[in-house]
Amino acid sequence: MKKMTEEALRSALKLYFIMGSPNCEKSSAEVLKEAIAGGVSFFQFREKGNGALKGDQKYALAEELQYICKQGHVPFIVNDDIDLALALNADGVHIGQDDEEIKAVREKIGDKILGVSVHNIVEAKAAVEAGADYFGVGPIFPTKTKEDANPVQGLNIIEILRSEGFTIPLVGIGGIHAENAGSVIEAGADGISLISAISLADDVQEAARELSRKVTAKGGVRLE
Ligand code: TZP
Ligand code: IFP
Ligand code: MG
Repeated sequence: MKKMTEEALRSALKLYFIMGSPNCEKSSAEVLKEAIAGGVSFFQFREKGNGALKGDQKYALAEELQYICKQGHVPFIVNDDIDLALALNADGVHIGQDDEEIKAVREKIGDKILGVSVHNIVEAKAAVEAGADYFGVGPIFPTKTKEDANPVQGLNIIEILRSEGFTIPLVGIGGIHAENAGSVIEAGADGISLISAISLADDVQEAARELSRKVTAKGGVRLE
């Protein structure tokens, strides 16, 4: 994929779906196809937690999901695993505060998209200086999906980052679903990022479509 401008990235982050096989009750490939058909605009492969695939199996699934993203014109981001991202020539990587040094990751991946999880102003400043392209901020609401999640932050953290002058593309994450999605955008996020509200939905495509309606509108963001 050609390097995205910051505004193209901001817009692509509107509905950011994250998932790996432990987050799905049926085939991950099927879930991703339905999610993209419903309007998911960004995807992160995050193969973590109970029963997560490793080695060749992880690689094969990543390759399959990347192909689905290519067909749907959706950027494909890899969580944590920089070597996998490089081997697949993924569109980018997402790292947390416990992963490799942000600057070292930037050097390894060149101009691929670099997302960083940030929880406060100090981390945000350091991430921008080290070359982050976007922030993942959360958990905004309580979540059952990530066992080692940081304490719930609430919408406040998004408002604080914006009022401190951070204009970088930013998504909220953690416990987001159709009923609270609008509030995340209203707080100043460019998009919402979620796992279970899509991956575990009875109707994945319809769940993605409903979420997409909450965060997309002609002529700007609809606040509802
Ligand atoms: N990082 C912070 S919360 C979270 C991650 C990966 C899990 C989000 O999952 P869900 O199901 O959307 O709450
Ligand atoms: N934020 C994000 C993202 N992804 C993660 N895996 C995470 C926090 C822990 F949504 F991509 F920004
Ligand atoms: Mg990580």
